[in-house]
Amino acid sequence: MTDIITEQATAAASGAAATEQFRAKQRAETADVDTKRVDTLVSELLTAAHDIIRRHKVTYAEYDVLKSWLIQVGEDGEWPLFLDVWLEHVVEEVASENREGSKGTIEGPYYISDAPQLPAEAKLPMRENEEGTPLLFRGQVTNVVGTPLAGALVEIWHADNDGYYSQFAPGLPEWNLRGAVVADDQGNFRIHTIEPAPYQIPTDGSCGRLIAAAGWHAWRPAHLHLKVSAPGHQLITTQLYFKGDEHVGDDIASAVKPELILDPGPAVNADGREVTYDFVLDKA
Ligand code: MBD
Ligand code: FE
Repeated sequence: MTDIITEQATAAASGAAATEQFRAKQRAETADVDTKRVDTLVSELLTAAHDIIRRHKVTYAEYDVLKSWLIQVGEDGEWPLFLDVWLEHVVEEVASENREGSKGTIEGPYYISDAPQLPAEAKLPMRENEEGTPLLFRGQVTNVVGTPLAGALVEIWHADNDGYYSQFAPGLPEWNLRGAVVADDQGNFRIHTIEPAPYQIPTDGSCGRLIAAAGWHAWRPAHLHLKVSAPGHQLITTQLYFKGDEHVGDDIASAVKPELILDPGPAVNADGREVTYDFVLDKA
């Protein structure tokens, strides 16, 4: 992992790390997509593109810009970023259509499995003087009828106060602000961390070039990423946001849902803020 991280937080370095991380996952190899399905999906995608070209009379100059941009996306390793920012939210919407429990949202490109396991009350791995407002994030994991799920696993990862993720930007300890918290016998957890900063997707690569060319902005609201799981239950991949964040209404990745916005209050007997959020898991 570390060998591909260069000195600077560049689009190409985080793109390469995200590509390597994706390749290491099982999910990429498991889909069994038959010929008929590939035919249908790819044909319809191409037909939609043909219609756009005709409707807008796309020129050869524009076609060449597209070709050079697509080549750059590959060279930058930004396919994971591009797909997770602009397509994943609809895949997640379809995947969670019939779920009763807590809302999920997109995973994004920066999850790493097998983070250090931590007890039900734990401080996430962080630097000695980690910048940012201290945050106590606590809650309970239950099933859909409210029965506590003892020993549920709450995996959490988030950016630091500068908007950087460990293992995708240089100079951060390997597991900074990442952990796998094991809930207690009542499904409760108490995670001590810091509030992440709003996150700007890399602006110096192909995705940044697209954003600038289209006159968009590159921001995601500050967010905590989570995967919550328990034996016999469906894993939830989600994110939680913060009320008042100027980007909750215009996330570049379209991944905010009203149920996912936290409103922390002042911490009791401690610095910073605290908030309670409970997770409800569907049966597998
Ligand atoms: C992120 O941190 C993120 O969560 C998504 C979805 C895309 C890019 C960076
Ligand atoms: Fe993120």
